[in-house]
Amino acid sequence: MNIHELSSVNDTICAISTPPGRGGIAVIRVSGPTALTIVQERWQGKPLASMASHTVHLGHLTDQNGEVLDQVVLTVYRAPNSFTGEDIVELACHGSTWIQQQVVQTLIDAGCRHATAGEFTRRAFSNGRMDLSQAEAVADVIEAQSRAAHRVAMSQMRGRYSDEIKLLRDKLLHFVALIELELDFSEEDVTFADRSDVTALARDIHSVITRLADSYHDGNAIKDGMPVAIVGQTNAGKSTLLNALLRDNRALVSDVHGTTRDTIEDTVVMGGTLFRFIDTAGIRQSTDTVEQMGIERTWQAIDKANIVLWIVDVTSADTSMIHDILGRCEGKALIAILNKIDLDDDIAARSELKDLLPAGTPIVAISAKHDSDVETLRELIVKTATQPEVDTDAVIVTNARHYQALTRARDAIGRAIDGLESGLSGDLLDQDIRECLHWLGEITGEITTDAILGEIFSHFCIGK
Ligand SMILES: Nc1nc2c(ncn2[C@@H]2O[C@H](COP(=O)(O)OP(=O)(O)O)[C@@H](O)[C@H]2O)c(=O)[nH]1
Ligand SMILES: [Mg+2]
Repeated sequence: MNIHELSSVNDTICAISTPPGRGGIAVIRVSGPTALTIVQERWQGKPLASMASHTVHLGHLTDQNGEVLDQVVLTVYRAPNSFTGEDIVELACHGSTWIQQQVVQTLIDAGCRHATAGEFTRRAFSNGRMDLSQAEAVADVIEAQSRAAHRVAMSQMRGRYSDEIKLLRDKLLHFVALIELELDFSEEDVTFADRSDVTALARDIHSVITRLADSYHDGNAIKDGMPVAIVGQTNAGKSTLLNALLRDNRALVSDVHGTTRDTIEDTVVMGGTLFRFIDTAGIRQSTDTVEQMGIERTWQAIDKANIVLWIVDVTSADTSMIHDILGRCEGKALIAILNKIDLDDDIAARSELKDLLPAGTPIVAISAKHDSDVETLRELIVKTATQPEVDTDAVIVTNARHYQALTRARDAIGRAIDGLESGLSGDLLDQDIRECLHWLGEITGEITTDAILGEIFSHFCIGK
């Protein structure tokens, strides 16, 4: 059975909600109309039927044959005041993998179905406990790796973002009402909607949507890591530097020129900010088509990056590509790195570089291989990363799906504005506004399909 078919099913589900493996305790969650009666069948303790919502009880859980599996702490939440909006029983047991599996097994024997990925959250959405963007934020909160990512996800989960979208939808509905009223009376040639008022309203909506869509650039960096491209000639030590920054042997290092042909990337948190380092193919003239494709990706990596680390081998100090690189780096922070200073001193190369680079460009001398002064570089990267200060009220778009919906909503309202200015008829305006409403509704889930929901919730973990 797939999740689409489950949306209308109202059975009782269970799953382990704590991470897989052994732990001090584990939590097994049961949700659905028969949650209390099913657990009761395996419960030794105060009867569940007499328990008030939001209360905690100690007792024993048994298997099918009445043998005690574990002493557990049980929490009851009664519908509709629970995460899913249904009756929920949460069982905290000892975290041995065997006990966890046995508890799930005994619950399934007693009539539960094992939950699919994200099914608890999906039920919360279906039962109106949260809208779709809030449900998505639940996953983001779980995955947040930095303070900024956590704050943005938290604000979204608590509904700040939904409120903003709802406000926009209300304004648009007001707009539609005015236009449609006019259409109804079109025979009589009356205009209820003052065109200049309506245009001002449309412009206002357009600017809010644009602000939200534009915040995605920061939002993406916050959620997926601020992109930092490592570029330079082949053999300069880019892959070695990536490994040093990640403190991991992520990329293949070799003295054969052109070893890295594709971009390799990985994230690491430094100074509270999540960074995504992208190791690239070395830039050189090459006749090898695979290598050429890699080099093309290097340019794309630079385009996407907020920070570019340009790395030069101090022993060869080949700076022939610098003009191409500088041409691509406009609006980005550039840090020049002289690598392999264990082999040569950096004085001559440093002054040569200084003449080539825009004034004020930082130059750091390191040995990536021997991890010397990589820490200085780390500190410089953290300082360079001007992450916007995210407060808990910030509305920043971090989700690609929302970004896409917002750009479409923006195009639609943009067409409506053009139409207003060129005196387009009401019914055509109406179409554009309706389309804008549609895209905003997709964000909060007012308008959605099972396919969209299935796609979103399949990325959740089981038990959430
Ligand atoms: N002596 C020395 N060798 C290094 C240093 N960094 C990298 N190398 C060596 O330079 C060669 C090329 O390194 P690699 O990271 O694959 O360069 P890439 O082509 O820019 O990715 C390898 O043999 C590395 O061990 C360094 O700081 N000092
Ligand atoms: Mg490499």
